[in-house]
Amino acid sequence: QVIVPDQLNATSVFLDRHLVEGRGERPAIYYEGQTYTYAQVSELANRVGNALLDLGVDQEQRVALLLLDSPYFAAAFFGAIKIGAVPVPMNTLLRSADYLYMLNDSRARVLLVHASLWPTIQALRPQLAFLRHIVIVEESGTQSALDAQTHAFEPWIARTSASLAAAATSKDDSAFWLYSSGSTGFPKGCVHLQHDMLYCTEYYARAVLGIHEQDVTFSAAKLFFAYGLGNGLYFPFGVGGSAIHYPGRAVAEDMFRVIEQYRPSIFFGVPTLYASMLALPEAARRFDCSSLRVCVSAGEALPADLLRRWQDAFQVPILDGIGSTEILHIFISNRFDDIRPGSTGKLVPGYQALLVDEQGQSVPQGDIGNLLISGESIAASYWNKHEKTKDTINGHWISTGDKYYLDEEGYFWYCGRSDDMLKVSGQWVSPVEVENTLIAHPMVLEAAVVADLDEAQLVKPKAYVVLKQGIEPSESLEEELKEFVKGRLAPHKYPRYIEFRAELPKTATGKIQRFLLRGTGET
Ligand code: 3SK
Repeated sequence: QVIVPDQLNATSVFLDRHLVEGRGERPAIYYEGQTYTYAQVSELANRVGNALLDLGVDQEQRVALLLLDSPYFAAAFFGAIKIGAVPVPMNTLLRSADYLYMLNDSRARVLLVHASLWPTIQALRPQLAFLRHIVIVEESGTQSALDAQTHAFEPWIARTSASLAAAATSKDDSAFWLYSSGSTGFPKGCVHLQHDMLYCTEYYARAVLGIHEQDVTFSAAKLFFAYGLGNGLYFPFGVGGSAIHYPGRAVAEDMFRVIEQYRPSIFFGVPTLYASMLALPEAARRFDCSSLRVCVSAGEALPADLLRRWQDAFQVPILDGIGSTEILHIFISNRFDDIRPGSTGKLVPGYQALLVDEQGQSVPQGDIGNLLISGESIAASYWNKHEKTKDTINGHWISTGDKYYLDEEGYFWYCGRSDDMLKVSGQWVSPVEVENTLIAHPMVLEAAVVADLDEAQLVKPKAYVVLKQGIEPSESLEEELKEFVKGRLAPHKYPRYIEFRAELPKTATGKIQRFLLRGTGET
């Protein structure tokens, strides 16, 4: 039973509490060879909160974050929440059109952006209707403000006080948003409340992972993802543990290097990453993973064979689970003493599940149904998307968009998506977005994108392409189209396979029938 007081500011619970309870000198974050204590992160968060107040940020106003994993992210996130403002972490791997949309949709007043991403934002600036101030975060900390609305992080916080009283927010106030991708149209801002992180910490991190003060977490998934935010920030902070923040890309060899350097006890990855780590020659002999007590996988279903090979190689269990941005973290999971390879496991305590047919009626046990979940960490709504909210959240229940069946022993087995969305390397890919990009190529007439499986049985986008009249398919054109998409969309979205077709299957009304092109059973 999680007891949540009516008046609640999440920063008090996840950060400031540790100072009050004598853990101020405990390591909170390991970053680039340095250790940041809870007292240091708390002071940094206070300074950010005060600096935001100085810029005129009010309670409930959004503060967008386009930051790499670092203590700066932690301080900006908790500093904004502490003053009752609403941080909106954004994916650092997106393209400028996505930022334009999210910054205008959220009406963020202030953006904290890492220096490496500043040029992308600078080019958009005339189109950002609501943004008043930009703070550029650069570690060297030497630059000065560019103009009255563009600040450099170090001088911006240097002027401010290191102490700050938390705003008197209620448990049901907005705390932060996370953008979730959709099968069509634009991403949706999931409005998460002050109490949501508390529930995920208690339900999943404490009850399933048994996380404790001595744990050191390392998340390959970045903090701007719902998965990474729990793994690398509020789970360890929820118990006074430590997190490793790694600002670079999640590349197999680097993951091992970080594990050897900082010796985490819990590693969070996605199946594609586990496959590429295992594929390194003699990985188990070359890399020391003996600090790990458990690994976690989410983002897409973990193939049974991959799980077995990892456990054989490293003698550490992987707990596979499923979460969502809307529900904030994992709600079905395997357990230490109860791993069923290939299955997502059993319900996390605190959540309820229903499997229903298209009419919303419960399906008989063993039949495939649409998965509905209820639990206290579900987002309050999608910002500014009333119809979409009503389509997705019905009273206590949220429709996850996933198809599952439940076996007689209570294990959930993933059967694919209810819509055409694909999950690639733990991230959503909208087939429509990739198709629209392909169609923008001068030689492409039509395209359909579906899930295919690679040699490790992991989902990758495959495009069926119809070329314009007179254009001949060729291997070089195939490569050109892949590069064309790579140059325009986030890296995980480009089609790894392309097949040229004379025509695409369509309904009488001309809609592409993607399900006829899927060879894999996914999506
Ligand atoms: O993708 C997932 O499975 C996931 C897991 C935890 C938290 C959030 C998400 C989206």
